[in-house]
Amino acid sequence: MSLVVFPFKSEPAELVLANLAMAAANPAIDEVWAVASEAGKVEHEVRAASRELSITHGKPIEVLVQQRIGKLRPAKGDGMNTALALAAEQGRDRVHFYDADITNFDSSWIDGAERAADRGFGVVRHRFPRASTDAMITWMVTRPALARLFPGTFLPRLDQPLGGEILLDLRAVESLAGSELVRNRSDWGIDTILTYSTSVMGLGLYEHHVRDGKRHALYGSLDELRDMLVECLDAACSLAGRPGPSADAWYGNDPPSPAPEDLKRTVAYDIDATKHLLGADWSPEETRLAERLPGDIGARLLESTNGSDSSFMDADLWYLIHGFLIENFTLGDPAWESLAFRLWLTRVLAYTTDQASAGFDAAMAYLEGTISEYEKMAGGSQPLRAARILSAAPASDDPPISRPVEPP
Ligand SMILES: Nc1nc2c(ncn2[C@@H]2O[C@H](COP(=O)(O)OP(=O)(O)O)[C@@H](O)[C@H]2O)c(=O)[nH]1
Ligand SMILES: [Mg+2]
Repeated sequence: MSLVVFPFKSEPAELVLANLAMAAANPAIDEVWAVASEAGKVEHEVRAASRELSITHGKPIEVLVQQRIGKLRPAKGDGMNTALALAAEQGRDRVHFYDADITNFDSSWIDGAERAADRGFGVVRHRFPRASTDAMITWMVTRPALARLFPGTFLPRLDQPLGGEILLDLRAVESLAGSELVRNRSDWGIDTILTYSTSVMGLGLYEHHVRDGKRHALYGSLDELRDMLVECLDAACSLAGRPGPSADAWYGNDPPSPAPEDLKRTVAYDIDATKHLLGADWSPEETRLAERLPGDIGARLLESTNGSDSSFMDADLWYLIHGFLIENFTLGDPAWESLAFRLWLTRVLAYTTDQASAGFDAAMAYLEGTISEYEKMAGGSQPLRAARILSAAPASDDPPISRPVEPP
């Protein structure tokens, strides 16, 4: 039997409760936890209403407040690690994590992950279509880092390495709960670290596709993503030099499906408000750092104050800059954080203006193309010895899979 965990912070209590109820209603689930960032009003409301839900569904629904576990900013990582530690202690067979702000969560998420776990995969990741201007940290920071650091493995091919929707079996839970790398990562870097750590466990990893996409809170100006950007970048930097999954690691995925039409039209952030961010003042320390950037990029950045001239930051130049960041970025240093944020904004605006405007399908093909290119540049484009497993086939009749899986 399985446990479902929702970390939550500032979502409306009704949304968290609706998701708890959806999870509790699933026959595969025997317990549900919500892990609050802190005690307070929302936590209190969720706790009060969860008692009734628990009675309705005849299953325990627990509301926990996250513990201080890690070494970095206390945030989502502490929430997930709180649940991982307790789940390991209790020997939970399978643990699902879902973001609490999903507005279209339904039983197909849980069922899809359970099916893959029934077939022997120790780790299941959900993936889903996203707006072409969403996932800008994934596309510009995390996937390029995985391509650069682990070319030729399945890591760069993962659609959503920052996704918070995963299933872990007991072996994975125990291994993560015992990992210093994971426990220390208390901030937004947790998703990167979980993705990496689960990829090298040798337990098999499957990507389950959610056709309808994930509907959740989107953004105003990209300033809202500043902490997430610098923390995800730092987490990516921390993977340099570590061993990747083996070339014949057991990996499978559902084929992608066409994105829903409304998602193709969604603009995930406020472009005009974001352009203004490039006008932020430069400190003398940041100016000095910018002078270390390759070529004349520092000078161009200093001139670029309104986002209208960001096109110079194309995919090739970004590979260079991204490498510079992976080698040198220093979390907690205001000058580095400001410079990394400015560089990323410039890249995101360049892509938004020059590619995203060409329509969803072209934009997504372009983004995928950049990752393949980066992987090639890093020197590892050999085909994966992994199968494309069509889980569209009736799940209960799926044959057992022996490993390693040969390409079809
Ligand atoms: N327990 C806990 N949950 C958090 C914290 N920060 C974010 N979350 C949850 O993590 C999930 C993902 O956060 P969200 O802001 O939606 O990130 P995004 O989808 O990547 O933009 C949501 O369910 C948040 O409530 C935190 O400090 N503690
Ligand atoms: Mg969200």
